[in-house]
Amino acid sequence: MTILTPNSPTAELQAMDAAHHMHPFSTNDDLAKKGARVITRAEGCWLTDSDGNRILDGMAGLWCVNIGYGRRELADAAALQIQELPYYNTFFQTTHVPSLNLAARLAELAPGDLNHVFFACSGSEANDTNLRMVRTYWHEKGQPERQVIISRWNGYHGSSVGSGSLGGMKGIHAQGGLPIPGIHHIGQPHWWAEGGDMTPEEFGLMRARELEQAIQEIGPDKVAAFIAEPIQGAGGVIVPPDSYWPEIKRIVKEYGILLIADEVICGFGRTGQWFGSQTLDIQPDIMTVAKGLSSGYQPIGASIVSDEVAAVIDATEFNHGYTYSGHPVACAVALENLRILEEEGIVDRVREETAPYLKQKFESLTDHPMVGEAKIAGMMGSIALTPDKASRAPFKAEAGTVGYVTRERCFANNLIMRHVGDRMIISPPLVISKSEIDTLIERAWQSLDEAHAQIKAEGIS
Ligand code: PXG
Repeated sequence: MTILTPNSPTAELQAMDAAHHMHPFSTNDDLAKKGARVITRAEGCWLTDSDGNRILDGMAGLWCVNIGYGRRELADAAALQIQELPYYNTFFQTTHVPSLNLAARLAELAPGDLNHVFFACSGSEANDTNLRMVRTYWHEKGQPERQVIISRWNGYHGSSVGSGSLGGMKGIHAQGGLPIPGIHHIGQPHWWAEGGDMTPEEFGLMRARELEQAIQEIGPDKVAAFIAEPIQGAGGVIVPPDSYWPEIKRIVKEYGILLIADEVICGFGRTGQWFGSQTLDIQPDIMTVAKGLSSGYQPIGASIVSDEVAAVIDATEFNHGYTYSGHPVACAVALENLRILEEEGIVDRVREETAPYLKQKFESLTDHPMVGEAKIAGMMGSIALTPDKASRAPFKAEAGTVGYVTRERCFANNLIMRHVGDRMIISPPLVISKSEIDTLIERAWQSLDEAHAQIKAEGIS
C-alpha cells in the first residue's frame, strides 16, 4: 500500500484521509468534500500545514500544548524510556520508576492533601475512574445509597459513556443512550447567556444555590459528589461570577459531599497558577488532570486523590484500571514536561507577565462593534459575539452561524481561534510571547472585521 509523507501533495493526503479516517465530532461526509486541513509540523506556537502555510495556534492544539511544540527534551525522554522499559503494567503488585516518580511529583504540585494518583490515558478515562471511585468510596464508608453525582449543563468531562454522562453536552447525550442513571445536572454560571436582568453576582449565587436545591431534592444522604471545571473550557470559556465558587464551597462542606475539580483544561498553568483550584481558591477531594500534564506530547490523564479518599479506596480492591495506566513512556514525558514548566518559570511568567498583557489586549476586542464581552483568566479567554451589546441579544440566525463564519475568517487569516456557538475562544500555548500576542489580537480583529462585513453582505443578523 502507499504510505504518504508530510511532503505528499495535499490532495492525496486529503483523499486518503477521506477514504479511511473517521474524525471525532465531525460530519465526515462534509469534511471529505471540503478536504481536511493537514497539519504537518509545528514549532513553538506555530503550525505548518501541507500547503506550507504558517498558522498561529491560538488553541494550543486542543487546550493542551502548554510548553509549545517542538521541545527536543520530550522526544529524548520518550526515546530513552522506550529503550529502557517501553512498557510494563502497574497492576498486580508491580510498579516502575517513571510512574512512581510522576505520582510523587503530582502529589508535590497538587494543593492540600491531594497526595495519591490513579493514572489513566485521557481526561475521559480519568473521569470514568472518578465516577467509580466516588461511588466505591461511599459504599466502603457504609453509605452505599450515596451514589448520585451532580454536575452541570454545558460542562465537559469527556465523551466516553461515563464521562459523557457526567458532562452536560446535549449533543453527546443525544447519541448512545446517555446519560447513565444517577447523574443529575444543574445550571451553569453563564451570566452573559442566561443571567437575564440579574447582576453577575446575584446570578452566580443563584446558580450555586441550585446545587443546594438539588441536594435537598435528591436527598442529602444520596449524593456522592459534585463535579465541575473550575472554569468551563469546551462550554465556551465561561469564567464564573466571583460569587459562585465561595457558595459552592459552603454547600459541599455543609452537606459533606465530595468535590471533584476537573482540571483537564485549567491544570498546569493555564489560569496562571499550577491549578485552576488555586486560582479559584477551592480545595477539591479529587482533581482530574490530562492535556497539559504532558503538554499533549503523550496521551496521559490522572485522578489526583486526597489522603482521606485514597485511604478508603486503598483498603479495598478497586476493580478498575487500564492496560496503559501509568504508561512508562507517557510518565517519563510528563515528568520532563513538568520539569520544563517549573525550571523555565513558565507558570510564573504567565501569571506575572504574559497573561496580564494578553488580558489588556484581549479586552480591547470589546471595542469591536460585534463583541459584547471579553472574559479571560490566565491563558484562556472568550469573547461573546452579539448584534446588540446592551441587551446581550443573540443573533437571529441559528446559534453558532456567526461564530462559524468568524472561525472560518480566522482560519483564512492563519489564526486558530475556535467558536463555541457564537463565542470565540482562545487558549494559546503558555509560552506565547508578547509579540505573538500582538499578532493574535491583530488577526482576531481583522477576522472579526471580515466576518462582520460578510454577515452584513449575506443579510445574516
Ligand atoms: N475534562 C475536561 C474539562 C475537558 O476539557 C476532558 C475532560 C476529556 O479529556 P479527553 O482527554 O478524554 O479528551 C476534556 C477534553 C473542544 C474539546 O472542542 C475539548 C476537549 C476535548 C475535545 C474537544 O473544546 N476537552
